[in-house]
Amino acid sequence: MGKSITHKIIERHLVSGEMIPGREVGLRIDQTLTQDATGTMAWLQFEAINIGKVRTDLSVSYVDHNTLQMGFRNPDDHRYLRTVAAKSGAVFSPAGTGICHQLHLENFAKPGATLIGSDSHTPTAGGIGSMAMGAGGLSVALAMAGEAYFIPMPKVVKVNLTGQLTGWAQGKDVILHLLGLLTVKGGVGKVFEYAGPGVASLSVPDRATITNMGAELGATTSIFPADERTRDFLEKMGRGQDFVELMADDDAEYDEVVDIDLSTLEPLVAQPHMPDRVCPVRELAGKKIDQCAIGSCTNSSYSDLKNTAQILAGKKTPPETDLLISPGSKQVMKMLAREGLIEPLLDAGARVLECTCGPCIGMGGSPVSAGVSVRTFNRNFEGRSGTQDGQIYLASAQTAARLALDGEFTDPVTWGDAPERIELPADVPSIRDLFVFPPADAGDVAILRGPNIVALEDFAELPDTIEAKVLLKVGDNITTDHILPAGAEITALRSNIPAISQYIFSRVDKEFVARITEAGTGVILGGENYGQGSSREHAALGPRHLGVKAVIVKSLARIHRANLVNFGILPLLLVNPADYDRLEQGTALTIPASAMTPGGTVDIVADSGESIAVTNDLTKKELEIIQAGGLLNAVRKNQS
Ligand code: MIC
Ligand code: SF4
Repeated sequence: MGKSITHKIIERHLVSGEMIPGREVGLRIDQTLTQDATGTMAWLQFEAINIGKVRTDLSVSYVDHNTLQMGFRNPDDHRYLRTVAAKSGAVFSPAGTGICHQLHLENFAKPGATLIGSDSHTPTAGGIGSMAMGAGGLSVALAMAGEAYFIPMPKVVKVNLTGQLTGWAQGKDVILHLLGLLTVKGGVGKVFEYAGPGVASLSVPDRATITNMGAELGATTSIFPADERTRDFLEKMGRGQDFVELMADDDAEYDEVVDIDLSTLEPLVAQPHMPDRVCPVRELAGKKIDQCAIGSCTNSSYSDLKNTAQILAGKKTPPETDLLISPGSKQVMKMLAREGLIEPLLDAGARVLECTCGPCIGMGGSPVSAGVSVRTFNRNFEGRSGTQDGQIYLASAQTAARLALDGEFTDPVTWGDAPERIELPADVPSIRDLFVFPPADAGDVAILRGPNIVALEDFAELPDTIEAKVLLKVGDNITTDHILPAGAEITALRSNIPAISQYIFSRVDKEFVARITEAGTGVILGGENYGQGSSREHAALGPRHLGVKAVIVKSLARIHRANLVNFGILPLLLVNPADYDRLEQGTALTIPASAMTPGGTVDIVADSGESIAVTNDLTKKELEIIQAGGLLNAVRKNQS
């Protein structure tokens, strides 16, 4: 039987396990990426492993999330990342060069390579056929140390594309359509592999938008074939040598198939506060818009912004509608500047921001109170914009640019001719010199730290019996933004776990930190898809620092589950989801931790005397990691 692209890449990188869906496989990792918000922890962990130089083909440390430099913390982090990269043999991308995923796609990603990044949107590189996955910082640190990356073998979903996009429909509408169909938990444990005659009609930026936002499905990753369009993209980026053709076999086997006829798609939008609350733009006609923001790792490419400039040219946004534009990289910015495409943006009233994540992670650009903001980003979780009651809608760059002119949602039938589909110019300007490549001899390099960079904490082993109260009960689809909010103030503390822990669940329940600090230990009760969204391991490290010993949930998101294991928190699954209603905040529990076996069931006993059955989907190794108090302890134990 023929093989999918996913199977081909996994097979070539398999170091342990069997390729049976659900079973653990260990993969050799060719490339890694880190970014500043998760990177300081990842690099501190890499230092703690103490192996000197990175053992991957390529590791890149990007600075793109927090570049505000309000006070010493943030620039100190950047300096630490620059010096630790030089010392360890990694490439460094300075603040303002661009957003990690856009830069990695343009400059480093390779078809057929494995890539893990300490950021959930690492699958962007799947747009050119990399097997690219988001991971916790510690998993990335271990991959940099040459260790395998372990995942449950995913199911492979063939997304069979036919037809081609017409009118104003874009790559963004393909993934919004899929999100509407499958929901934010529809992709857990799966790889979405794009195939069919429609693939050839999609540009690389469209493909990268689609694989980027596959993260919102909860997918392990998403991947496109590497075909003639990929070759053209890489050649224009001056990287023709990195191209290898990568196709599924004609008779490839898949676990599931989803069909999408591209020609039926129309401009879509995800409504507040979940990326799967999708409807056609036309259904919202008449709703006033306070802000549009174009950018983020999802839609900040040259083609997105050239279209934006074309749509805005000679027109002006109304004074009530703020328009923010953040290009994905300096390469994009240079191409726009060269073609005279910055001027139409400025003249239309747009504010052109630095090439960073910016408003996507609440680094400025928050909307007005209860403001409607149409963003080309990938997440519209409540409060993420920095305005707690902000109403965030997600759409393509072309849709957002058009709506910015109207100042309200309008029906696309009134929009006139759709913008052309953009190809890259033949002579794309390089920005390669802006990256800092590591010196051959790093002997003299000193790693510079600031006072905000707090050393890693040692965690104790898991006790045999956990006696703790449920200190917080939350519902379904709790995101890591709920657990640890983003934004300028809190993100500046990413290198300081004791300080950042004070913000755990702060936007959900202001008393949580005080409650657990007083109790010393506790358990969180959650619903379905707990921990969806970002890869930030601080959403596990912070709770662990505060004393959370276990989370009891109906189901878990992939990366957060791995982060819980990495930091020694027990992820327990309710055998009977209805038992969720029998547990309340304040219920005292006795959890027989030492009686747990991989996949086994144990009874936890509540103070009322009732028992509640919980299970787990942990492997033997994962259980041992948790019992050791986390992965670093387990690695050290094995080394000694
Ligand atoms: C996000 O989009 O939520 C982030 C910020 O990029 C995170 C990483 C982080 O929290 O630093 C992600 O997606 O993993
Ligand atoms: Fe940055 Fe937003 Fe992309 Fe996360 S989703 S990497 S914050 S641009």
